[in-house]
Amino acid sequence: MKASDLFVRALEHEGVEFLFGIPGEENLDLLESLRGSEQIQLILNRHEQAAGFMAATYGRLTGKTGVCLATLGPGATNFVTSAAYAQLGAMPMLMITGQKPIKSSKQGQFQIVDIVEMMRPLTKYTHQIVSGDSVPSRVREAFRLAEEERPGAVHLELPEDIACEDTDTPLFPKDRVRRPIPEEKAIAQAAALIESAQSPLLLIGAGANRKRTSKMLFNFIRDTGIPFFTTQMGKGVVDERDPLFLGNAALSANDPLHCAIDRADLIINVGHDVVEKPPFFMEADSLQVIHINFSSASVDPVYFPQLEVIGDIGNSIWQLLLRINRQKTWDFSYFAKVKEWIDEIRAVGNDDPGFPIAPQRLVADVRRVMSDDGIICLDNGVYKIWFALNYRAHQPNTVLLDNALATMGAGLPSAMAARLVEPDKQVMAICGDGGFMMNSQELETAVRLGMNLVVLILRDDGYGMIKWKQADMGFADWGLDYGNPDFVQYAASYGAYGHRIGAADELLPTMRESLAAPGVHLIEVPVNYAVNQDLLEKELVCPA
Ligand SMILES: Cc1ncc(C[n+]2csc(CCOP(=O)(O)OP(=O)(O)O)c2C)c(N)n1
Repeated sequence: MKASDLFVRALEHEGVEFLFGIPGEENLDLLESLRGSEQIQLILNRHEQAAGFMAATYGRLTGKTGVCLATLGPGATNFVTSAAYAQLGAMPMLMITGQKPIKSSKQGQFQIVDIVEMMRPLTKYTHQIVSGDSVPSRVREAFRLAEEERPGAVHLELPEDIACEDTDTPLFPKDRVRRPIPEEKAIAQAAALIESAQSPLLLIGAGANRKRTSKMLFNFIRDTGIPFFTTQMGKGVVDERDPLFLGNAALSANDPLHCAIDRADLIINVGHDVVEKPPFFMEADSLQVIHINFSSASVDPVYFPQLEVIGDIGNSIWQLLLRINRQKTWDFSYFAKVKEWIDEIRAVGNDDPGFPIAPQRLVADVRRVMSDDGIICLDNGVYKIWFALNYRAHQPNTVLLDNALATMGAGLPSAMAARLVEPDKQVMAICGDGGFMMNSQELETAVRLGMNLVVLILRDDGYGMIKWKQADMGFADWGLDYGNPDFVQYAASYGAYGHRIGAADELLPTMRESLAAPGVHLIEVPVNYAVNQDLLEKELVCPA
């Protein structure tokens, strides 16, 4: 069998459904082999970065490795940002790139970049396949590593002359490895620490956003009555409408939520690691932290937990729950007071009739229009903080945002991947005008694939997030404004539907109609960022 045929067989054997990317001449054997696959659909993108974002998001949503393809040199270098996105965000993703023949080449160094080495700091595994016979084992190894905790990016380079070699190596069997469970003594110590605390708080972070952990955490909260808060990437693991939900730690300090955090004597941190922006800063001897995660805590000046429970998170929570009894000595009364206060703050502006629209009204209207299982996919901009703080996630993986690499340009591609994985759910991309324009060419892909998708573009004609920080640093408003295309005409030129919002009251019905209609809908909404100043760090006056 040709090595490229075997490669496609190996991908099928791993359960691959989609291959995102842009083939080059060095991938043509693989492309021809793919043509014969009834299982794998080629999603032809318009930029490799977007293909990588889609593959990574597929991995994030399914727990199975998303696969993307590019040619050598420039195609492969375009994967750099998506590799970092998957790696930092713990999303299982395999990048396949081509290469000139490695045994003999007539083209000198044309387009040659050492892609395997380039990928080294961005991946868990990067490898050049040097023989057709090693295809089954290398593909299996790549999938194993991509999916094993902590999940991330892997890379295989398949050179042209290897792709067309003959081989008769059989496929490698898929192993099902159970995750290690936490050690009993660590569980016992954690249980004792929690029971002896006076005001423990539960933190839910990115690592808890895995299948099966959400039910365990819900049971833990219900049975212990311990209040919880989330990181941006922990949103939705447990329904944020829960009466014990305090808020989201989108900001690292000086947010009303920190009044509660400062009063806690113990934080039970489930799934947060320092790749995500810190939900609070630890200071020496200030508070106790139990780190519950698949892997131990990296040493960091703002995070140094005193106790670690390492192993499968769902199992850890289950074991803890078996041992912990509600304590009469626990006192959550101050947390309840802070919750009431936070809920009041989060309600401000939700019906603001002002136009351009206030961020709070925008978030409230998106929440009103999305169903419980509807998925919003955020790009990166200052609105992300408003969504993290104000948007209550009802189910796991319904708020896809990137608080690890925090790259611009992933909003639209991640929504397109969500659409492929969840064909029957509502899906909405939410982008700033800056981030949207970084991968807006993918509108063509979305229209060509016949997707039903809504893209909300928050228009402020500038890099709003940077303006916000600029103001905070006391600098003049300079160097961050730009013009925009006419988004309605821009949408139409792709065969999508464009809508422009001219008053605050128009947004909700336009979103509702667009979500219900077929096709790709672009909604331009001018946004008023004057209130962003309210988010800036200021003296925090906590309730007494
Ligand atoms: C690829 C990339 N480039 C630059 C940045 C730095 N950055 C973060 S947010 C931002 C501005 C985003 O502007 P826009 O998408 O219009 O959203 P807004 O903040 O205006 O709502 C910039 C430049 C980044 N995170 N990613």
